[in-house]
Amino acid sequence: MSKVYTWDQLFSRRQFIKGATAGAALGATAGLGLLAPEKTFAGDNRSAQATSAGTKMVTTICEQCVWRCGVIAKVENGVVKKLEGNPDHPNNVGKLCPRGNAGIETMYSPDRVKFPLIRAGARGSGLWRRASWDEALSYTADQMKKIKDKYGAKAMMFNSTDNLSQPFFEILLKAYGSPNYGTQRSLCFNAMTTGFLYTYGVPQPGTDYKNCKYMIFTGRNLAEGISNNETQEMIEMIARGAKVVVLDPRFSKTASKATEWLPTRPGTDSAFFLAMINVIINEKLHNTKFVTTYTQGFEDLVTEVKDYTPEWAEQKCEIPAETIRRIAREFAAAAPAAIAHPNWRTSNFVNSFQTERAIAVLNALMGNWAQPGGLIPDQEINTAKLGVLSHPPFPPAQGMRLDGVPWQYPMVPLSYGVIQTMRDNILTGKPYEAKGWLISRQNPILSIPERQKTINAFMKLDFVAVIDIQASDTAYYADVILPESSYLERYDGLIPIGNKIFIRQPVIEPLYDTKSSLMIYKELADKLGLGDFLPYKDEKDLLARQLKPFPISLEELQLAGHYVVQNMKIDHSKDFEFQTSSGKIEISSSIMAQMGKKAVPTWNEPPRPSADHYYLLTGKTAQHSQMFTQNNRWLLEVFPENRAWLHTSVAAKLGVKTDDEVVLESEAGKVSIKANVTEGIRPDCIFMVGGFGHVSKGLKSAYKRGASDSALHKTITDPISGGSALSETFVTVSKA
Ligand SMILES: Nc1nc2c(c(=O)[nH]1)N[C@H]1C(S)=C(S)[C@@H](COP(=O)(O)OP(=O)(O)OC[C@H]3O[C@@H](n4cnc5c(=O)[nH]c(N)nc54)[C@H](O)[C@@H]3O)O[C@H]1N2
Ligand SMILES: Nc1nc2c(c(=O)[nH]1)N[C@H]1C(S)=C(S)[C@@H](COP(=O)(O)OP(=O)(O)OC[C@H]3O[C@@H](n4cnc5c(=O)[nH]c(N)nc54)[C@H](O)[C@@H]3O)O[C@H]1N2
Ligand code: SF4
Ligand SMILES: [Mo]
Repeated sequence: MSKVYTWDQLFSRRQFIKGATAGAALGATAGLGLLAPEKTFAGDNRSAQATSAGTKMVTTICEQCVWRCGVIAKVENGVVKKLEGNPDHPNNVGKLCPRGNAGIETMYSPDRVKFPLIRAGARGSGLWRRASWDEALSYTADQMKKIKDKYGAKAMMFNSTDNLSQPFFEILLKAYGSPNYGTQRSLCFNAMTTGFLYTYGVPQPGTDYKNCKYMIFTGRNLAEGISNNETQEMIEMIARGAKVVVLDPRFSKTASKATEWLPTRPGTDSAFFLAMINVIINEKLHNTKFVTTYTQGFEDLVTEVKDYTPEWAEQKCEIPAETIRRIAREFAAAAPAAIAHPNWRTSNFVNSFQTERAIAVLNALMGNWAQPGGLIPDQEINTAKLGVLSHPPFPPAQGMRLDGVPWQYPMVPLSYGVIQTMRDNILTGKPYEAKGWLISRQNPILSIPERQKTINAFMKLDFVAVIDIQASDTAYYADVILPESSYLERYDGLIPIGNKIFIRQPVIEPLYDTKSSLMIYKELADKLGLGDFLPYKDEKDLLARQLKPFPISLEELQLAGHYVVQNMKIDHSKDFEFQTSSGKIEISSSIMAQMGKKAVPTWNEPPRPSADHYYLLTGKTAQHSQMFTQNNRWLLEVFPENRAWLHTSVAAKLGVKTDDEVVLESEAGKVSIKANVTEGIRPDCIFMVGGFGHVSKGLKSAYKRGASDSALHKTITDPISGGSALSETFVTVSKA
């Protein structure tokens, strides 16, 4: 057995080179000593990895967040010098955001996990030994087989956050036969997707910013929660004089660009929208023809909103009645080139499903559907179809799901799940004991509320394997880390967007002894005796087969970066065929009625903080992604740590100035963090950017930097959508 190392020893330059020459693949050792740019940033010191190829430009896809922008990498003598946006890619039309630009540092970071590791001390102790791929994968497969033999496939959980090779992870899960699949979705957008699914039959309609004259965002902060092309389109929209209204308890960067900022009280957005609907109906401003033709349940809505006057709403959301009335009239006048935006991470409160339903219904009243400047039906038929690999039928997945879908959450679609309940049920052991966890590209220790509970859940399991590019907090608590090649070093499955097909491909060879997740899943499947389910030889074989329906070879696609499917017409024939129970836009929801719940959008009073308590708000910053980039030294230069936003009046009471340390405490935990004193937040709220306060010592730059709001968040779940109510935790604040 090889020697045991702490994280620091393992990846100190000296030990690393020693370890590297001791074993493992040649390809990995070749570049090793040349890297370790411990103190230098990209561009320095790496030319030694030179090939004689000179400079080349390679087209690929960004993975610094989930948006998948097109990238053109400038590679000089085998070293990536610059990443540019691909002008041909619809997701970014030529521009990269700060995180996309910093992708070079993600790859060249000294904190990459450079070869497979097996735990060599107590879980979470940070003691590891180096393993070959064969050993690490055999160990993982053996543990997974043991769990299946002894407890059944259901005792093994599979988790992954949205990524290009996720379909192949899902094949592995189904081939293994477990019902337990956890994605990030219930921490993210469940309120929006279920709200729209049960209204239009479409979980995420698009938005036509280019022609839109009036936009209302509800906690959607496009300037910082970046969706590259949409962020650009929003800025263009404002520049051409369209009206943008932002509801947010905080003066976000989007609010600063908007025409109007409405500092709404957290959790009360649905009061605002119900009152808009009240005004529109009372003043007969809605599109009667559209409502009659395409919707059901209008009369029930009329009855429901009778008492939701702007004066009533003002008491709830603290936006003046006259403002609500004016905005309702302006919105109606701009329709159908007007959008109450579906938003994204709207799972702020347990009533967020009702907020999303009210937003969906407001758009329907105005007929803002499939019209210039309105919501765009997102049709599968308008996306190019890749070649598929056939495989044997999946075994039936037996057993109830640990995340409570559908037995506890009957309205949550299986594909969305409720990850926070999965975590809770590992702890309760109900309805049965979970034993093993395979996690790919997800950091649940930091992304699920109540961090300590998540760590406790890890400690309870027999076996945990993590596929990551770095020692995330989650990888740090694993038994085996299977290191993936970074996105600039690997292939993933092809990506069709409309009539274009894009490729992610390595812009340089992997620097270390890492693999693509496509190969990790494949080789793991082989060792589990499930190889027939992922029947490809290697990545190129898979991609060539995905490309088979089209008259282009993989080599040609690699050179071109994308392929445009010829003669593919956008088909609008199904724009008004709604995949709901009634076939109509459901103002009154059939499924809510079946569940014995109020079928039209309604008001649910959210809890308010008691005296001396504040709403804890969370959100994104433009310079970091989720729970992932806080170790990226380039991004740390521009955004070094998170701070707690406090209103000036609160800071004055506490005698706190910007950069003074404050203590935030909730029922779930306590953190110490620097203050950012500002007028740009409601006095009853405190805001923190999420993703800081890492517990993994393997993230040397991010470890203990800033504070984690996951240590404070209580686990509160919307029983309808399964969304994690991240603004429903209340905290006290004191001077440290
Ligand atoms: N730079 C960057 N971009 C990203 C990401 C990233 O990590 N970094 N992540 C991507 C992902 S996964 C997502 S889901 C999206 C998220 O994109 P958004 O949903 O636009 O972004 P968040 O920052 O989560 O938005 C939270 C906002 O809601 C406000 N808020 C909190 N509670 C309430 C409330 O009750 N009512 C209202 N009206 N507002 C409230 C907060 O003050 C905050 O400004 O961003 C995506 N883009
Ligand atoms: N407090 C708080 N909690 C939140 C949020 C918040 O704003 N505040 N946001 C919520 C939202 S919107 C979301 S979507 C979730 C996200 O929650 P998660 O999906 O758990 O978080 P990510 O940071 O996206 O996790 C990405 C993981 O993938 C790893 N990774 C990055 N690139 C690669 C790669 O190429 N290959 C592999 N194998 N791994 C890679 C990273 O190191 C990281 O460990 O968090 C939610 N939780
Ligand atoms: S939005 Fe930024 S980080 Fe996300 S894929 Fe695009 S360039 Fe990369
Ligand atoms: Mo998200």
